Amino acid sequence: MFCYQCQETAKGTGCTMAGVCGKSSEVAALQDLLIYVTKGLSVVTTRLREEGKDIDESVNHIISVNLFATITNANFDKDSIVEKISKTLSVKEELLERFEDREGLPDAAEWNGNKSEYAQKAMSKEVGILATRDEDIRSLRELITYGLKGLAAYSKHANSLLKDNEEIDAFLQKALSKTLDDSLSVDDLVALTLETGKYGVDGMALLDAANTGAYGNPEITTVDIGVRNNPGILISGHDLKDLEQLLEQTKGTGVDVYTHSEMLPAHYYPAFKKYPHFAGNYGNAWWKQKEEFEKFNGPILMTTNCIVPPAASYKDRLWTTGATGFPGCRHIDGEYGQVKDFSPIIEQALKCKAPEEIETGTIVGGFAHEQVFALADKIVDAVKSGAIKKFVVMAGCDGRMKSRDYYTEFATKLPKDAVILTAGCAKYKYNKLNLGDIGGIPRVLDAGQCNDSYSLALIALKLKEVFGLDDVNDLPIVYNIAWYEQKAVIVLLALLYLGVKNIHLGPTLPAFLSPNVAKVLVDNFGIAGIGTVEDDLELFFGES
Ligand code: FSO
Ligand code: SF4
Repeated sequence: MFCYQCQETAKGTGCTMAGVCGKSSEVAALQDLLIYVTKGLSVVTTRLREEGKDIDESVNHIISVNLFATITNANFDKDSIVEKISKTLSVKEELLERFEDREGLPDAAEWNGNKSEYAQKAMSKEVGILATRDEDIRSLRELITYGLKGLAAYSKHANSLLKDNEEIDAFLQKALSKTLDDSLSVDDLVALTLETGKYGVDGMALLDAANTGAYGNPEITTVDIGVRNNPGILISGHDLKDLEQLLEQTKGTGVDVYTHSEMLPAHYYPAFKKYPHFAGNYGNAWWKQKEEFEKFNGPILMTTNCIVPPAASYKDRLWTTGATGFPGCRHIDGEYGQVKDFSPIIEQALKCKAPEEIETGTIVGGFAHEQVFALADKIVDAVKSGAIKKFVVMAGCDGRMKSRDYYTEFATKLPKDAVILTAGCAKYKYNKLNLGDIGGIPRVLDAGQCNDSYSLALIALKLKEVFGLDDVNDLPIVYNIAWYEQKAVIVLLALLYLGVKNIHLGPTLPAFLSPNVAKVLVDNFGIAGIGTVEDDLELFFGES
């Protein structure tokens, strides 16, 4: 196997024996094949679109879910990946029938085989990251592919709320097909990378509209982090439709529902406040789940990544749905637009003890775009008076590496007139530190999930307008972003597309950036890594 798509990749260069994430080499190879045949299907859909033919929404959904299933920590289940390959091949065969002339298709689009041939094909020289020999072309192809995985994940959540955007799907598939095109130069691929960022903005806007259209605009909310005495179900991941259905189905059962990690921001939406059994948030970011899930005592539903391979002691309480999977854990299926049946999870919860308390207190969030716009006058006054000197965007992901303590220390040592804008699970590094407020404005403004980085971009654009600036980079905003997996890649590309410069990315730069591609990002966008907390405070604020 060779995989270097996430920040925790082995030795900072690539996982070759087994994934640091727990992915086996067998599953890694099958995921490579799934990506390969999905790219093949995308060549076919793209060519059919060029011939003026329509592509069914169901095909778009297959492609998005395939990409989503290969995101770090999403799906470890060999059978699930094999099924996805088979489905993709059969849909592709049907679509190939619609061509008048199928000359010149690449192997990825032509290849077909049965299940017994998948492993061999997966190991062949055409499939996998190292199939591209030139390291710069490979780097750009992977950067684009990872961005598209993030875009696909966000699209999938919007699709679950029955919001589709054919333009985004058509681009996603065209871009996937271009990663197989040997005629494209480094410059062509750099341009495609930026175009991917444009569709990243569109994808996050689609999901924002889907979420706020269904559940209202997030508002300032205090979330309990303690526990109650009833049995509970813990729901993790990013899918709000799954949460809605779980809350509906647990009504009046005596079972409470708690959020975990990236599901925390669900509390900020008005529509979920009507459920008295929506109890609070339990635990922290994804990587602490082993100890926290043990103590939760009840079932846990993973709606998306990030899954840590579970301990045997709670494995029978871990459930997956959507694009996720783990061998031996039960999976709840559901078609778009249909209600999933969560009753087996509720039945299990009723037999479990209430969660063990691991924390007490509250956290405050809900600072997505509309809520911040409502506070705009107050914020602008605070900036004009000098009470707020700078905003620091610290969005992105958390992770288990010790080097990420940097972010806690950085947040703690920030000048007291700096405000953190956050989104994604990165917030768990500092959202319980009680950093105080500036004239009633909390010093940590949590917009929501990683996809709500879109809100942070809208807030920046709004401030640019209010202050009458021509360039978003003239605002008193610095970017110190933490990344882990591929959704952070699409967020980064979206920010680059919006013209944001000088983003610091840590705790390490992606292994998939070749020296030349990294240089393009440094020279054109001022991308940089992180240094020591003291050096970076000096750099950003001129003090330490
Ligand atoms: Fe975190 Fe995981 Fe949202 Fe990611 S839970 S790391 S960027 O999946 O998606 O922020
Ligand atoms: Fe390694 Fe990350 Fe790939 Fe897992 S997703 S195999 S940890 S690079």
